[in-house]
Amino acid sequence: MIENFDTLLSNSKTVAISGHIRPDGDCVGSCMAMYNYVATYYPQVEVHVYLDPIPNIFKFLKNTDKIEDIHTVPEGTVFDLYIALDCSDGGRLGDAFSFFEAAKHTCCFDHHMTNGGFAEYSYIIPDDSSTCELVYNQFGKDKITKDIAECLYTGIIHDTGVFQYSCTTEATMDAAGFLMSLGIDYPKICTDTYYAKTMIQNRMLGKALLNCKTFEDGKIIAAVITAEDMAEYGALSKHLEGIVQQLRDTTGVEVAIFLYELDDGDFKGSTRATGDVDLTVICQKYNGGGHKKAAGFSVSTKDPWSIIDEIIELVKAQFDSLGI
Ligand SMILES: [Mn+2]
Repeated sequence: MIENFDTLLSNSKTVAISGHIRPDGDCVGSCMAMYNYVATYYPQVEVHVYLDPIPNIFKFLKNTDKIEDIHTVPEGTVFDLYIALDCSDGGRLGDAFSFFEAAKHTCCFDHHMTNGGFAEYSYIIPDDSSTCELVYNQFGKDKITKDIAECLYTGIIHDTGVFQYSCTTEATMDAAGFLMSLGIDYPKICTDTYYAKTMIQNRMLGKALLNCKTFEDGKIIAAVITAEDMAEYGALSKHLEGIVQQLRDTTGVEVAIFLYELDDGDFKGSTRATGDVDLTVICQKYNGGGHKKAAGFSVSTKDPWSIIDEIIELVKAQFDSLGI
């Protein structure tokens, strides 16, 4: 916890809140939970939340209509307190970083292993499921309203894949259980923000699954979506989210590889592993990165399947050394 957090808030006239660029569920959830907390318990404070445009699925959260664009802040503005959420470093704040740096006091709540502590006061627990779980612990049960609970629950389910990832702990479930007890519509939050897919997303998923190929007795699976495929259905890159996970979830798969074409003819690659294959090593060969079981890269090529062939060779080498 940040012990003096409530003192910092009560001593501030102006408070700004931001999360990382291209906000996801945990980012939006933690920022809006923080905004609603400050607005509820510190009504004398002028509080602002600055985020990139958020996905429509999160707009039911209370006060998301108050989200402002950081570019509307006059240059030279100095906030009394700037709170960064779900950001592993200052760069992840995007254009908000200069205002963060200029603020009189700064706080950071985060759960990324790589966070080196760029704020004056930090609450960083890399083992926590989500920033929302950290914020839950910071606020304490007594201060969590139903509106705040909706924000925190949304963030927790998004960063845990609805409690399926290994980051989910007994403490995560206890927190989620308490949030449920406040009367939030948790089935609707899970369905509408996590499981629901648009028709375009479903068609692109169908296309990828129909055209995928398997290698090494089904241990490797790969699919490609071209710009032409996307144009056929009016799809954008955001409609392709989740495809690589669906490939990975195929029975018997150790490694899933998914490539899709960007507007400029380059390809974006995503990889997922179910076992011990280390994908960071593989994606680094294409100047990419990420986590051991989830990594990505961008590559310029006319022949995406030749890139997949190269990756398959790298995966096979790891299979050999791992005895897979
Ligand atoms: Mn997060």
